[in-house]
Amino acid sequence: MSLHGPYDNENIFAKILRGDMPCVKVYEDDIALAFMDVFPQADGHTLVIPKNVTARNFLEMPTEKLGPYMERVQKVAKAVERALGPDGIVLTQFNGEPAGQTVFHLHFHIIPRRRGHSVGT
Ligand code: DGP
Repeated sequence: MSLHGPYDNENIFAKILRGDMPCVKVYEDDIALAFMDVFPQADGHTLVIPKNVTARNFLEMPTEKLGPYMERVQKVAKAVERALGPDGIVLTQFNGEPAGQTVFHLHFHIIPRRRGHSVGT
């Protein structure tokens, strides 16, 4: 159940996709939506979620949709790099509650890092 189970249409990211919850949008097309994380681990912490899927996590993402979605993740990561000029960028993605996932619609975190700043700041 922690890795697989019914997709909950009331999860926060489904609400954001429907426009039922606000977000600070940074990119959108027919494949993906990117917006600022409400609990940022660093300035510029951005989330990228796929549209038109009911994938709770990476393992549930239909393989044929993975390529286009990951292209958007890379596109947004490059935009974050251009906009903020970080020294590094962390990409993270959690699958299942025991792994640290709290919102059950597939998402990648894009977290800019600066030299000398410890992780978590
Ligand atoms: P994860 O642990 O990978 O499931 O992280 C979920 C992330 O979603 C977490 O960093 C906080 C963020 N988050 C939770 N609720 C909201 C929300 O309502 N709006 C936005 N923008 N981000 C949210």
